[in-house]
Amino acid sequence: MTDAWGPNRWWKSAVVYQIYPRSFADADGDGMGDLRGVIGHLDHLQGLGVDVLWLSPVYPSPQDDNGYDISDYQDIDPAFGDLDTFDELLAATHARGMKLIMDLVVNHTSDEHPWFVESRSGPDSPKRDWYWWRPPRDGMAPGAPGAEPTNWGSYFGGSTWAFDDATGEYYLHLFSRKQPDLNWENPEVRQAVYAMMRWWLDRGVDGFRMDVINHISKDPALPDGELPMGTAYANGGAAFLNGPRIHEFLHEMHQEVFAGRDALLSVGEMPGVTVEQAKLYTDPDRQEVDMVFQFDHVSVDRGPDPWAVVPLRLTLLKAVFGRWQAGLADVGWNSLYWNNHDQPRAVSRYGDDGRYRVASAKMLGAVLHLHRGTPYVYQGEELGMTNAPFRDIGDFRDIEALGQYAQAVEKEGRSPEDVLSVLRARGRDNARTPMQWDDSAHAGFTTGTPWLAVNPNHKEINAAAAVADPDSVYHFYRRLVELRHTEPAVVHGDFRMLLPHHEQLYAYTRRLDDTELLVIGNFSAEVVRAELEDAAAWASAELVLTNVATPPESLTLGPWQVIVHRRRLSR
Ligand code: TEU
Repeated sequence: MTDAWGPNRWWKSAVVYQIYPRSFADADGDGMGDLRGVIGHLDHLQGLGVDVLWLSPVYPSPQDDNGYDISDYQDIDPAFGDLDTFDELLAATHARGMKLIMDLVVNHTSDEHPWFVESRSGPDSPKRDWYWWRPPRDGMAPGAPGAEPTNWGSYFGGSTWAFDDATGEYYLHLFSRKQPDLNWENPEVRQAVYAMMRWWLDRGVDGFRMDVINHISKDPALPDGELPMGTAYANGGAAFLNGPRIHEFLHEMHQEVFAGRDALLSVGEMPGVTVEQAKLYTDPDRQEVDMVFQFDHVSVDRGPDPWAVVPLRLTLLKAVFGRWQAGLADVGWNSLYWNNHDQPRAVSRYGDDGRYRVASAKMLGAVLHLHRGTPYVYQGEELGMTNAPFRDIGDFRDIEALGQYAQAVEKEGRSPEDVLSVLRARGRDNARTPMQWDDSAHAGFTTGTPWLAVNPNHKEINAAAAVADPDSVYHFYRRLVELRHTEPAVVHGDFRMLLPHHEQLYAYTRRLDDTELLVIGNFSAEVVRAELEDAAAWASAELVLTNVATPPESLTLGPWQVIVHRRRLSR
């Protein structure tokens, strides 16, 4: 996996596959996925050709946020297995020529982590300062309504502050109250985290995906945020998104953990990162992280009102991608993804999960993967898995859905039906229904009762059927992965957006030396002709990939069709 840019840039030609272990495969029949289940399905991943597996958290956890609340960083939750099983998985992954990266969740711990238990024990605890403890707002009684130290709202609904009766102080939690934020200002915290990271690398893991890593540096003044009308809490982001010492912390982490080790990968998950900041985070000379994982392209269907579904405007989506491609053209690197465990299923969101499910899933895959950046496939995406048919709030399990519903309906007086319609379209549980392996009961995910209901469409949409069908989404993704491995223009080519004002077609070229690729995806069910300047030359170029049985007629695209052409240019 070495390329012309040196062994430490191997991840530019790699494809990452994300496993959400809880929903991947259950080997012991308790209804929740586990490491033994992952080991049992490595052939599926190797068959797809992916290079890196990213494992969502498998550490001991009270599972308040499905493992993103960690109570011990150096062990495996018994529900998932143990360290021996982990070592077996790591060895089996390496034996198949793939790498494995861990999820690193160090903006916060669980409130059941011994560090926090100690910190909470009293104001004189040696670990008191490892978290953000603050007295009530000036002149207000501890615990009184509105006495929280700032007016910030948590990502999961409610205040970011939890009141601790025993000491009369509050602790900060940007996510759930069971996820207290670590205080990175304290050098002991940082050293403890670095030591833990080295321990995993010494064990043989190949790097980390770093959860909300651009949230770790907070402005210690903790200023109030602006409070929009009609909302119960303010967005405090100005004080903790890409905060004052973030670059210092990430560079220090690089020096303490990654320096001198080869062929690793560090991915910074960074909600609220801008292109300019991303360039700083991923400039190799600055030694911070290898690539960012940003959110602009999955925010285009969100408006100022969080409880309204905004239909996708393709021109906006293209403008966002175009900005990122141009901004990181010379320096820096981005992740490319439609799906993860926090996003609804792309084929339901940006494609057509009914009549054109297969075509639109393939089109979305091709349009995404052939950009500059490292593509991510989220479990089930390679099968064209869809959103789930959730009906009422009782069908949801996600702490975010439940918390936001409670705040919107009970505190802000929103109509339950409005809130539910957004959760059905956008809720994170859409991505978390069990992986659909076959058409048997519970899709072959478990022999027990799954922790979240399997999508009834598993009779038709499942891995066994997809692997057996050469025209499936799975085999199309396999070809996309192969194209990244074999065509240097996909990895290193210059990017040029075409037809930026077109509302149905997504078109661009990639050029490296004398090779040029043309990618056009039709984001509609209509037949659309691409009016390109050099149409005649392209019409006769080699057709590398398309998703319909009959090859297109000279740049005219059928419903949800995608075409990839390649030509050689004379210099
Ligand atoms: O998510 C970060 C994040 O920004 C989330 O708020 C996400 O964008 C949002 O939920 C989308 O609706 C990471 C993890 O990926 C997520 O699963 C965790 O819940 C969160 O951090 C806290 O660890």
